[in-house]
Amino acid sequence: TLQGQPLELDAVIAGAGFSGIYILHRLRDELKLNVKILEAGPDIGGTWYWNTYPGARVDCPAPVYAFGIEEVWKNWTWSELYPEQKELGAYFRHVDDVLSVRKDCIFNARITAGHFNPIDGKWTVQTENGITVVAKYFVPAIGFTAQQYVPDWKGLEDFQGTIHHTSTWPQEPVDVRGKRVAVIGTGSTGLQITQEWAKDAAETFVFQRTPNLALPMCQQKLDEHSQRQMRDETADLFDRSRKTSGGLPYESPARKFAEFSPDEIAKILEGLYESGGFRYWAGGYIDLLLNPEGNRAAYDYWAKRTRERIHDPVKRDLLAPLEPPHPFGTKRPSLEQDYYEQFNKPNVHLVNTKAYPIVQLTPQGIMTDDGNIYEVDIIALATGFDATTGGLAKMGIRDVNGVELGERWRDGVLSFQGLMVPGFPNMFLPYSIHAPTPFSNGPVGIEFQADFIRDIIKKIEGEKIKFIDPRPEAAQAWKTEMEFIANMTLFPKTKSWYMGANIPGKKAELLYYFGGIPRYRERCVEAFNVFSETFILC
Ligand code: NA7
Repeated sequence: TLQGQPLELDAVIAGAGFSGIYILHRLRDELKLNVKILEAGPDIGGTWYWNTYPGARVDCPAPVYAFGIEEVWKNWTWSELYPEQKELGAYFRHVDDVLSVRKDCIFNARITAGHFNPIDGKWTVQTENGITVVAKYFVPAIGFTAQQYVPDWKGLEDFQGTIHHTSTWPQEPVDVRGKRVAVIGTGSTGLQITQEWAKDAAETFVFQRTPNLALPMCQQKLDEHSQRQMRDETADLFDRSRKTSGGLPYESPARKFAEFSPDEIAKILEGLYESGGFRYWAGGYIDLLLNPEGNRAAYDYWAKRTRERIHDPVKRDLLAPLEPPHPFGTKRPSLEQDYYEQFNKPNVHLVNTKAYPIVQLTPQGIMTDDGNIYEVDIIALATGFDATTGGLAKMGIRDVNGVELGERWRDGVLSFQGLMVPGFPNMFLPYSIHAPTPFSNGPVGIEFQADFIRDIIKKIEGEKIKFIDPRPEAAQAWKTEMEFIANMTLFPKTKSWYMGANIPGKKAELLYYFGGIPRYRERCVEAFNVFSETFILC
């Protein structure tokens, strides 16, 4: 059995989502290494396996929210421009048919310990259920949603109805017809659930602390004709996406806000808003996320359009206030279909938890600071994630001196270009901290990282290097560069999970790279070209 002798491999990957599968493919099929994925869940799909909450769908468009590998996309058709979670499940089954993923996955294997031995240059990784793997390379590919966040409200255990965090939603549907339901949180997840539940439940209570500056999705059902057209354009769409900052096939703006007249700005904003998706966030001018005035113009136009859709003046001021709650786009906007219209129904209520925070749960419902108790039957905790670092800190990964990764990062995250951490040799982190993901279309962002990791490993193998460890100076330089870029933007002004600022007690700091995919790629190539200046080689 797997619980007996340690399993000896070339590389061990944690997680069978997009990034784990990409890396498996690159290392196993291209470098011919002996590789396995340890997956905590019972199937592939990563975040798309776990997030089965009602209304879950992707908000990056088909066909580029997918593997850019031709053998995979050439025989796959999407039914909608923004597919739902179930369709992504079917897609992962297709990926398995083409790339044979499952045969190299060990499921229900949650990693609880990992350490590197510099003597033999190998990682030993252990799982909760007693599996031990020894491998030269270790690739925690766990994404940013591996650790859910639930506020420590009193009474959570006492609530007598049904309550689930959205990322551990039961696989079978929860029927809300005739029920009173509550959605806590209005990020992408809370918004998607609200859009579904408000159509079926008897009463819906949405607990909002910060409004989501949500953009129209402009969802499209794809008929045979548009599917054929999409397939013909797929190679080109991927190509274009790889060249943009956010990994989406939208034209990058070339001019600044100040170079346009107010009339031109109004036209640009209208055009982007009407065409839907993240085009509005990608911006009609290059300095949307840099220039407060240009940002405010985008906010005001968004607020005007959104306010027109909400009848009740109190709800209108809460959902789309005249004064921006934060600079537009510095928290991740979501894509909505008819979110705002739900609030025009008399049985859909908005609870302002900025004014009256939730203080506790009671057996019957949710109590806010003004003493109100909202009695409900079902609660969705759409309160988000201890993004990226929270999941990594839970894996028991230790550096060469035995210090845990979470401990090492307690006073600040340090990494070499978001891919390696000094003191953790031969450990690679795709789709992790300090990289353009998740502030970009994930699969496109990961593809390049997977290629880069493959190239590094190919070099290590080719030159018979035992292990590499990024130089602390290289990591420090990356931090300085990341901060320099972020400080030109409006992002640091907003408390968001991008800034590690959504979890009480977590160190607020820049967690991701805002320089975009093309610049990130260039920096990786440059670092590779001066390999021994970047890494300590053993
Ligand atoms: P998010 O975007 O982190 O949203 C979490 C929401 O929960 C957000 O509205 C929070 O309000 C709210 N929240 C968190 N704690 C509380 C407390 N204590 N009281 C009231 N409200 C609270 O998570 P999602 O799951 O929606 O999305 C995560 C990403 O996954 C998403 O961006 C996609 O990329 C996929 P706040 O804004 O902090 O005031």
